[in-house]
Amino acid sequence: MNQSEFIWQNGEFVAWDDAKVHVLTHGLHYGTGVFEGIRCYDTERGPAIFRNLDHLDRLERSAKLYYMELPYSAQQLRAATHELITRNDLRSCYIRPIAFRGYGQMGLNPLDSPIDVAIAAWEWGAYLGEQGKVDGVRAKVSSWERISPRSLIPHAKASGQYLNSVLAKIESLKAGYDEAILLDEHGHVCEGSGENIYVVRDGVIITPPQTASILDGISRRSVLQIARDLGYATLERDMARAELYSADEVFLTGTAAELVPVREIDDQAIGSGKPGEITRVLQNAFDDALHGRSERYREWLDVVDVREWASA
Ligand code: PPE
Repeated sequence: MNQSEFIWQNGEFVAWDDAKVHVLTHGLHYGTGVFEGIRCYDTERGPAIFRNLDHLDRLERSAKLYYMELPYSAQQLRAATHELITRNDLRSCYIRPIAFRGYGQMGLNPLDSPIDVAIAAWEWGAYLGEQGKVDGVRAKVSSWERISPRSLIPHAKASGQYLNSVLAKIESLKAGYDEAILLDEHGHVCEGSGENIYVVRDGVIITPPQTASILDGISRRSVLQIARDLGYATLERDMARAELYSADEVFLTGTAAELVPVREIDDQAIGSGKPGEITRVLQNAFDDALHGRSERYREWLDVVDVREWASA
């Protein structure tokens, strides 16, 4: 990976190689951590973090769901991130804040373990490949069911929960696909291993609702708003597996992936087998919003004042 100079760890800036944890860290053994994935873009106004406070708000909510009280406020984490980007001299990067139960006690009761917080930022290219963004990716419906709200908390972005995504991802890669699509126990479509999913049919954009076992994606909220602003009909409702194969278009969204067309699922071509027209329009509009080229969505950008932090 593209290393940067510093990582922020528990209130201090440490050299990348010095950001370490003990092997008996609670979160390492039991997955007791929550995290975020955020992107910063090189815009005309400087490095700008996309919906930073919305991500930090989700981090706090994920923490609460696992009985963790973060020792830093969203504003403190925001300031730390701005300073980190400045110190690392980054223009566009991926940002990974993580809060986890640290070293102290072993055993399943985490309540006496400290809560460690770190933020890393580094340059990270196209998650599903540059070609994937252009030509679309090939996906496989996973044999692994998406985690159920009866066992875990699909709405939390918690470390341990990602074992589910990891199994699905490995299965899809070993079978020669780029990405996995997970269904729930009723066979309803949930999401990709790290992205929300949408089908387009007869001009309507359909995506599973927030009550499905999905992460409440921030890219999802943004793309749905952009779609409505552009005058498209959107529908949030349960989705049957068959709707994937008979869709005119399918695409995925996520912070790391951004907006990626899906051109084939389980060896069935989607539409013409090429990225669809509505997918293209939304991909371009979302890209404009991310990169600060869109006046309308300016308020989504948290611009890093490099001069302010350089003098801090
Ligand atoms: N579902 C899942 C399971 C998920 O992990 C993500 C983000 C999304 C949906 C989309 O959410 P949002 O980024 O808020 O639009 N996945 C993150 C982790 C990727 C990783 O490999 O790590 C991300 O995109 O940053």
